[in-house]
Amino acid sequence: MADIVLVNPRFEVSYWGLEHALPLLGKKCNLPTACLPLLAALTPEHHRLTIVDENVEPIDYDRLARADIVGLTGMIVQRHRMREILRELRARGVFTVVGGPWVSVQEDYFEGLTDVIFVGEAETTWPQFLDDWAHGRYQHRYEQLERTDMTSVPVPRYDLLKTRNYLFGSIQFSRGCPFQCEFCDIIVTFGRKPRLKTSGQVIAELEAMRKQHLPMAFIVDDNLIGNKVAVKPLLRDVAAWQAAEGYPFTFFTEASLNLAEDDELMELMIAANIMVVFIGIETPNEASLRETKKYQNVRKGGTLVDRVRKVQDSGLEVWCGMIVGFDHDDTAIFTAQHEFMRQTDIMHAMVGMLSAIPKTPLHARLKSEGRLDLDDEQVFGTNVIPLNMSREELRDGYIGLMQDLYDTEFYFDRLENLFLTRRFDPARVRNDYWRQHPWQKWRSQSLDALRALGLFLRLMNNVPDPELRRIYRRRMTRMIRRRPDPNLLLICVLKCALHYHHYTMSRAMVEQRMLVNTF
Ligand code: B12
Ligand code: SF4
Repeated sequence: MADIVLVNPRFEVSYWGLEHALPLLGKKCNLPTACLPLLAALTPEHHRLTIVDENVEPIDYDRLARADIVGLTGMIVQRHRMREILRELRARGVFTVVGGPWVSVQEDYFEGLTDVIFVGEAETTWPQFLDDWAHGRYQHRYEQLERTDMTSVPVPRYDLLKTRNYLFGSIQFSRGCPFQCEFCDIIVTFGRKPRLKTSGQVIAELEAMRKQHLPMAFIVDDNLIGNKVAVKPLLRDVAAWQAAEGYPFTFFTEASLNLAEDDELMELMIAANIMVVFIGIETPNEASLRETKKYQNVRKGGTLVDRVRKVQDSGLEVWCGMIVGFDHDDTAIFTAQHEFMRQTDIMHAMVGMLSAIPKTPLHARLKSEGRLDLDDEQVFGTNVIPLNMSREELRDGYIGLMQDLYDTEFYFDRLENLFLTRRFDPARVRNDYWRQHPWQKWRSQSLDALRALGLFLRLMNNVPDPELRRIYRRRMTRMIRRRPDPNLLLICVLKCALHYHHYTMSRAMVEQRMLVNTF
């Protein structure tokens, strides 16, 4: 029997981290990293397993020092913190292993600091390692030869998480994506053939997550619609389960823009109660889309703007990922990005500077062209040396764009265009359900109204800037007057909290000329 502790290191402040909004929402972290409860489920029962997420609780090094094995996960933005933790553990003589997205692409990064590394997926290598370890013959590097058969993945041990600290739960339906974007390491690590779980597995995971009282969940797939044909029956089954259970979950997910070409798929996503879809749009500059081989976004069946609006009109809110600094971008790109957000009314855009992740085709190309900054501390926020602008122009244009997108008036104008002018309806499926279940409707609406009120009071008590508070009140009043629906009111108050996060983050970037978590 081994005493095993799995650790998720602290994140720095980031767009996705929601650090400025979380205290308003009474939470400590956006969502639990999906790999740790999964690795726990893959661990034979005779071992003792503990999960420590530094984003919700401090690391107790004395406790870790007593463990037989400490496992660390982490992505690129956690790499410095991972090193600090590993140094601390090495000084105490702890046996450590490291896996996850960063070490999978930069295998030598923790050289001399850890005993074992895991490259890529670990559904077979993790149990194999535990067996090797028990027999005193473990290897220093494990890499799965075959990709994981997703139909054999067990239900994650959600019960080991301190779930009350998280805003969302995390659940995975599939892995892999069929596309070939030049900058993407997902397809390097997980492949281009999407692999899905069965409906039975997914529903068993939903049942398990429901016991942990997490009503909102992020479907953490690389691209939920990577295999459109295979995902449809799965969504149909999830939709049927949701309807039978009274819609216990609201989902957020990630998908590619070719979603807009499939009405049936959008309908099924809505029926499953997916409310938000994050789409990697990257850029309105078509030459840059071609450069980066993001052909699925290049004009077909309508412009980018038309396609985004089509997804929104179906009832799915679109959040997006955008990139500046492609070889075909010059300083005009910042205005073009602004204009794109205005035309689509997308409120939540995660903008980053093009970065080259090791093992990707982009990394190889830029290295051969001598355009990679190899320093681990990225003073310009990216390791890519741009072609058609200086590094300063890229950094300053990027910071300016962030500030611009989260300018209070521009942000709320997008909200009002979407919800008041275009009458965006995020609750179509529940409205249909409520017509047959009036008692549930009354209950849900009362709860939404109470939640909205509680959050509103927190905003008014905790946002220090009186001008910001005044704008929030004004915009909420307009919303109530024109669409007096408790669910929309709750969404509006949540949008204020999210605005507060993005606005605070972008202001900090401007003031300190500091780049938050792009590379
Ligand atoms: C869902 C997701 C998110 C979610 C949730 C993130 C979270 N906190 O968990 C959100 C949307 C919030 C997010 C945010 C970000 N993300 Co993200 N995200 C993903 C995505 C699509 C899926 C991750 C996931 O849950 N997978 C499911 C689990 C089960 O898979 P896994 O973690 O890989 O674990 C398996 C193996 O790696 C291994 N393993 C993992 N850890 C360990 C540890 C040990 C000890 C062992 C033995 C094995 C092992 O075993 C697991 C089972 O096979 C990945 C893409 C991908 N496929 O990796 C990107 C990805 C991880 N994200 C990435 C990035 C850059 C970010 C951001 C930094 C973006 C930004 N600039 O702000 C932010 C981080 C901010 C934050 N505070 O969270 C990059 C990381 C690049 C890298 N190679 O390090 C990825 C790879 C996508 C990409 N290329 O852009 N992300
Ligand atoms: S669509 Fe997304 S996941 Fe698929 S290859 Fe492109 S960036 Fe990667």
